Amino acid sequence: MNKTISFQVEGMNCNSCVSKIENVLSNLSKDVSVNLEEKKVTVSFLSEEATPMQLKKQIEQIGFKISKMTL
Ligand code: 9UX
Repeated sequence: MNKTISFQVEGMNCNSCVSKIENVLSNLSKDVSVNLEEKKVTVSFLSEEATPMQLKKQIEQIGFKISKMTL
């Protein structure tokens, strides 16, 4: 089943940040879109392949803080 989640990512301030985040999430999803202005990362994923917690952890593990998560 396909699901979509959005994260509000504090500290995502430049295109290099965006690349790092896209890179770690690419292991769990083929469909990641980032709005740098809004500091918002939206991920579509298969529930068979990833969980919201796994996605959140990937972003946190490279040093970003998530202030909001919207299923
Ligand atoms: Mo940009 Mo991000 O100078 O961790 S790399 S703010």
